[in-house]
Amino acid sequence: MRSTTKVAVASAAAVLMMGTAAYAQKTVELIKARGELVCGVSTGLGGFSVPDSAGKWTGLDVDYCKAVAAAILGDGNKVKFQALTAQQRFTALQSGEVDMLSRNTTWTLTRDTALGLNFTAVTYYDGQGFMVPKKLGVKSAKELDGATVCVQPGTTTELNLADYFRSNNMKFTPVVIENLQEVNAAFFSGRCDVYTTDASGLASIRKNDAPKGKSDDYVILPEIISKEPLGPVVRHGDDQFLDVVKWVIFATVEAEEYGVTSANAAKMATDTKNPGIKRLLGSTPGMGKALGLDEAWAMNAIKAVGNYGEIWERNIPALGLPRGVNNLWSKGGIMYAPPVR
Ligand SMILES: N[C@@H](CCC(=O)N[C@@H](CS)C(=O)NCC(=O)O)C(=O)O
Repeated sequence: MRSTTKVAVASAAAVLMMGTAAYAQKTVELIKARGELVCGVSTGLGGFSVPDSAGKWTGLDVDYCKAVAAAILGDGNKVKFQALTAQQRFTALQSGEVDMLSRNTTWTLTRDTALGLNFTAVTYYDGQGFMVPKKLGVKSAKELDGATVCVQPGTTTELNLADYFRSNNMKFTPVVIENLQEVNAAFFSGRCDVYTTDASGLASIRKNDAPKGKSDDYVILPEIISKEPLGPVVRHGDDQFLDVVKWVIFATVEAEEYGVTSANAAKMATDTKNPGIKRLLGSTPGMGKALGLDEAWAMNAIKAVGNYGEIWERNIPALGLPRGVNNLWSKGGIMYAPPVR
């Protein structure tokens, strides 16, 4: 009798603990109750996430925050953007300060496991590069022995930099600065010979942050020294929210494959005979229910920000970057969404 009671008490406690954990991890419910998504973005990287003078954020990473808000709340404007340095971003997500990160963050094994986080899907396949002042006459990264290199801490950039120089038997002096404006200022004032980060970041910083009219004084070297698959991140322990963010990303890619755009989505939903498009847009119900969302989840996301190609065109070509591997798999790239069914 006694031991039965003990077992009963123990299992009640276990249920209670599980209940608490489950409650604490219901991010979708939390976002609905709050009426907005809190999205962690970078402090200001043109093309990815940057605020204008009125505090309005734009960029590819910003668009994925909006898409998730639209899928959950029916309104892509219901987002609070939280600017985070590379160093701050994982703690902010782990502690619940933000619901998700959409912040040029590279998917790696340790981040996806030991940090207690889950990567969702890749929104931009990138790689690390080097930028130097043209006047140095450097043509290849292999000529950088002895260089002073500007880099931000808490990044894969810092680690790859050390690997690359070591494996090429070269020496370097790192200038490690957390604040983006400060590291940019250090590089453009000549405190470092080299700036290293994701190639997309280099293109953005060269275009948007070089002293006025001086972008052409800087060159990006041809070597890409790493793989940097960038995409949104959520916390471990909430499968539904992981699924939601992941499938919102896939929905934008699938929409591009089908030619569904922000402009034609509503009309497509009623006019199309394509069963895949009907499932995606909710005119055949089921996908929304499976995610625990309204059947208009993908429709709302696409209406808010468009398909992947539209998101790309709005944000990236201005940086002078080609679509490259980020093209659809059917057009020579590696952007591929599993089927929405
Ligand atoms: N993808 C790399 C680098 C990400 C990163 O934070 N890059 C810097 C340099 S482009 C950045 O975005 N800084 C923006 C900021 O600090 O707000 C990573 O995940 O570690």
